[in-house]
Amino acid sequence: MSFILYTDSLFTSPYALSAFVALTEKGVPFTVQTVDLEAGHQKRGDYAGRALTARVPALVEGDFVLTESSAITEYLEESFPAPEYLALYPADRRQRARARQLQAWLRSDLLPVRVERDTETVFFGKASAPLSEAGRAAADKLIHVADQLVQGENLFGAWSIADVDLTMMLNRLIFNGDEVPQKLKDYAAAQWRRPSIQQWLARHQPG
Ligand SMILES: N[C@@H](CCC(=O)N[C@@H](CS)C(=O)NCC(=O)O)C(=O)O
Repeated sequence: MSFILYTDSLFTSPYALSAFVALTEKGVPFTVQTVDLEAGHQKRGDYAGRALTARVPALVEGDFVLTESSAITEYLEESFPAPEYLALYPADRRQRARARQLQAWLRSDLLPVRVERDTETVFFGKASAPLSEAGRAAADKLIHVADQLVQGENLFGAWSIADVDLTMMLNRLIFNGDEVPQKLKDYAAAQWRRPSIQQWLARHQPG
């Protein structure tokens, strides 16, 4: 069955990015439909009536509708398991737990970075003011965690969806010229070149 992925119409949602990359990496057929968040269309009955949280992303498979990006990526991983399909999560149980730990943390902490470095600054180069004290403290916390985790090309040996989520968060700082160690800049730049991410970025091109 073909999937529908609902994303924001500007393609700036880091959570929709994660779900988009997961579907793309699994190589399963899907179409994208957009929701105009600025116009509040996520709250309209036709969307909110089906998508539990009235947020993007939402994955639709027939009459099954799922929101929350990490629930979506885990659902796809179970539905299309390795080795037939590319793994989104590490094979090792503890590494897999660590990948989920990172996903949960990136979605629940670092609010000042998410607010002061919103993803429009990453995707559209929107100008931003210097980080506040709270913003800098959150950035330092992110860098401290990332510095411990990044030891090579990927976080957990092979590529995983956690690499996408961490890269997105690091790029909030890097694309804004905030201070980030070169090791993390190199890691994020290499991750950003991944074809599935490039396919998402291509959605920003007119035509
Ligand atoms: N924890 C959710 C966050 C989803 C989320 O915050 N989506 C934003 C776009 S980035 C949204 O739909 N905002 C519109 C709203 O909340 O009304 C996930 O991981 O999917």
